[in-house]
Amino acid sequence: TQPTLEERFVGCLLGLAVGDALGAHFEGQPTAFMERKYNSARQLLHSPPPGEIWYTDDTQMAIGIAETLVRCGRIENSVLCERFAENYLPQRGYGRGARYVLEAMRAGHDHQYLAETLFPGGSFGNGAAMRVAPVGLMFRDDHPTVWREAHASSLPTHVHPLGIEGAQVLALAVALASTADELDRESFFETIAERCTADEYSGPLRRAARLDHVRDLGLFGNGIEATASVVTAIAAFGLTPESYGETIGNAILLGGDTDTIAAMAGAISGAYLGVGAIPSELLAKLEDRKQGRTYIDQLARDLYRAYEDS
Ligand code: F2R
Ligand code: MG
Ligand code: MG
Ligand code: MG
Repeated sequence: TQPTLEERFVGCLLGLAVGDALGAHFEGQPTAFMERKYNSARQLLHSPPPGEIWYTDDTQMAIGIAETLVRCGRIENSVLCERFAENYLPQRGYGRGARYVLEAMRAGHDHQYLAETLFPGGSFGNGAAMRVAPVGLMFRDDHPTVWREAHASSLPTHVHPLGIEGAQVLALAVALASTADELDRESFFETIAERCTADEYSGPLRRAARLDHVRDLGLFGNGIEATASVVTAIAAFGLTPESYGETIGNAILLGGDTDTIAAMAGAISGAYLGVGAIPSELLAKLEDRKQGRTYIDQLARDLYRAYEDS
């Protein structure tokens, strides 16, 4: 049976958090290490690290975006910055530039100037894409609005065109996944590719539509740059749309930026399959204090209510 739309909202946000938290155990590991340790996604899923799993900056910032949408119905820059700053916990493992920007935000300094000057042309890290999934849910019926609001949600930290477009691409993938009853892979990838302005995204997206073996997933990259991770995450979903576990497992087996690629892939997969598709043993391991599992579940339901009322 098809998941309800509310289950898809919850699946998206918890799918993001579980992918992030499981992937975080392996962030920065070389591909060869992962291949030596595990034979398959299934093996990784069946022998997860013991104890609780803790999410990182990816989920923490996605929470800030969802809270902003629940409160404002759209991306309101001042509210988004307030949520990012208030939720900021340095121990969640933020990117180098993101840390400076968020600490300036907290201190009431000119954080936008930093976001524009810390890196030449601004950051093209995957930090805008890793957190954008709630935008895809909220504006799922209207692709131009997904594109515009994803842009707005990037600006506090990522002004580089490739950092922004990575977020737009990921948000649209979530929007489409949350709408599809049976994924038409060709049109899923083509719908995203044709909205892109950068060949760095449209080319790999069209190649990902034809991907037929997990061994080629790594060709799309496993790095911290948006261009080396956003299409990888979407491709991981496209390979195994029927399985949340295999989707995040395959993303993590690549090594590199495992928390982020699994967070993005997990958000898309959860939006497509609904929360019921997340293995319950994994969900039960997700941290549950303060803004943990219960909070994220409720936040997703509040976002669904805000979407229904819009
Ligand atoms: N930061 C991490 N992981 C490493 C540390 C955590 C680890 N567990 C540990 O401590 O051992 N992960 C998180 O960061 C990524 C998202 O980063 P974001 O928000 O995009 O940050 P930033 O700093 O803006 O960009 C990341 C790096 O990319 C390079 N870069 C970006 N723009 C550049 C440009 N225009 N020119 C040159 N380089 C550029 C820089 O090295 C940035 O620091 C996620 O993985 C998240 O999980
Ligand atoms: Mg992270
Ligand atoms: Mg990461
Ligand atoms: Mg309505």
